[in-house]
Amino acid sequence: MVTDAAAPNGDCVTSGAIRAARLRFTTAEDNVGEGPLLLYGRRPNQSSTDMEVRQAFQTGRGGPIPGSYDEAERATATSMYYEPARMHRHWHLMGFARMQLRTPGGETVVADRKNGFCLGDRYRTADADTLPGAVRDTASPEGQLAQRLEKSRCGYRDPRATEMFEGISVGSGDDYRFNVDFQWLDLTNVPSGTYDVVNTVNSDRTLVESSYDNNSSSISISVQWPNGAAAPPSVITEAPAVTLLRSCSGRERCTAATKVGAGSVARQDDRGLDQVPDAPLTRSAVRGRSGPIRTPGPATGRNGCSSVTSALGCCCCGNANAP
Ligand SMILES: [Ca+2]
Ligand SMILES: [Zn+2]
Repeated sequence: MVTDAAAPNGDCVTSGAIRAARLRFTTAEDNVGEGPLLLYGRRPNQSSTDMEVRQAFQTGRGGPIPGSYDEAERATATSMYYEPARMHRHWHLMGFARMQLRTPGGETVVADRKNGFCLGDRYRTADADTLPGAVRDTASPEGQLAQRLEKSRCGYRDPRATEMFEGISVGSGDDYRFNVDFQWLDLTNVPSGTYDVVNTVNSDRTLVESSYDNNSSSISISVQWPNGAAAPPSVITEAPAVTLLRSCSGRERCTAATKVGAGSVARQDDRGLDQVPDAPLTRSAVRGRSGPIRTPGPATGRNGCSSVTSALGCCCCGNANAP
């Protein structure tokens, strides 16, 4: 719960003038495609705030990879901008992933605030060894790129940059922990009930991929306001109880036909990710096209600001450093 409903992050409070209750959770995106996801940004000069973005493609495994905006093949509808907020101070790619709270029928109840991303190779995916396109040779073009993407901080403290690159290698993923700015959905006006939390990557398909069938993952949760209330109170004094019912990697719908009682909380690792897909991921075999990304899951209900699953404690989001 926070006292400033507009704050991108906001200190968690349990008393005082509470203005909003937020569900915080970790999300992640993996590249399980045929080639690296690689995006170059450029602006004509420092007086333009936004960079235009092109997508670059590797020509076959081990083949050359475009090294600049000029060499990148394809214009996109997205952009990059410099985010000066203290927890960022780097260049953000806009609209890469979206988070929504939906009814079991698929109707969106709450959408996230429009948000930006600093993509990079932040971890190796659990199934990297089984991916044909995963980086294995550090001397290869994709191996060289991976070394840059591991270190990339998206132009940290470089608001004057006129060129930028972001991306994710095959077999790597990029995650956003629950304590990052805007990494929440607002529950303030959400009635008690069962909902899906859905994380979708590349929802407008502005990036070319080999498969668009694996771009959403979801969890099913129950939201219950105190004292069995069906609706949120006009003045919030206590967070709703949020219980994780089910985790559905690679799927857009999750709410189970059979409800699970409170307390049946799925096991979660520290990052809150469900890394093992429940269903096989569909991948096309388009060689030489960058194919990336799936969402391995909005993480399981790990949160800071709503009082959630008993296993996780409540109201502890703090202001840890964020990517
Ligand atoms: Ca995909
Ligand atoms: Zn950032």
